Amino acid sequence: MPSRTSSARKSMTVADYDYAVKCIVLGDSGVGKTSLVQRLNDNGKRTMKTTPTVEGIYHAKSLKIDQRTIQLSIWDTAGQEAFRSVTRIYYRGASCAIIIYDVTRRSTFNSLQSWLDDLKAHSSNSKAVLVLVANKCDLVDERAVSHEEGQLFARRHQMSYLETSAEKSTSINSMLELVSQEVYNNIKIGSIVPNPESNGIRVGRKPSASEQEDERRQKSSCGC
Ligand SMILES: Nc1nc2c(ncn2[C@@H]2O[C@H](COP(=O)(O)OP(=O)(O)OP(=O)(O)O)[C@@H](O)[C@H]2O)c(=O)[nH]1
Ligand SMILES: [Mg+2]
Repeated sequence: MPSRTSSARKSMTVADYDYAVKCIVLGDSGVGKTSLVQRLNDNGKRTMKTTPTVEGIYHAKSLKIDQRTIQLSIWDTAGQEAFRSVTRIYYRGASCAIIIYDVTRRSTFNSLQSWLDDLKAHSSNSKAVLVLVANKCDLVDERAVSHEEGQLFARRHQMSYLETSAEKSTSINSMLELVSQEVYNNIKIGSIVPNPESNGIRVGRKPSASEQEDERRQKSSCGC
């Protein structure tokens, strides 16, 4: 059975969020998926202690984007090849995927294409927002993959790119702000229509008349 963190146990009522969004965290074993996700709730205070993940671990995080509350359901998955079939279970209905590599291990960068291929083959959402995260950027002297290489890969695959360090708690909130903002932008311009079954996005609170008018104006101004 998947595990849930204590922050996720608090039940949310319909009025608590505008959009609930499912986000999965992927990448080879040891790149720092669990360490990054754990940092979301400890504000960098705890010493990092992880063991290899064997099943999806659920974390909840709520963010304000353009006055809307985005409730992220974040699934930290297992990177080990032996658990790949378990990891694939979490692809279903994912609105966004954060794909992580370790800047000190080129093999984890070389695996990125296979993570993208796997996601494409097994996800139900062809419009999932993709973010590439280069982790362990604190290990400057051990760096094996340059910033430019990471950015180039991201650009080629229409992904946003971000460098993080779970060790130093660098850019962890930015990572979530980035995915939430991108998902919300897509909803706003109408390129994604929330549907929990296919794209993992659930509408909570109904937008007020003035908010609906705002969205309508934004859609018509971008010509979507
Ligand atoms: N220096 C440094 N070490 C890190 C960082 N992130 C994670 N680590 C270390 O990398 C090791 C693996 O981290 P995990 O978070 O367990 O990796 P994972 O991607 O969840 O691995 P699986 O669960 O097996 O898929 C641990 O020893 C972490 O302490 C980082 O940003 N900097
Ligand atoms: Mg893990």
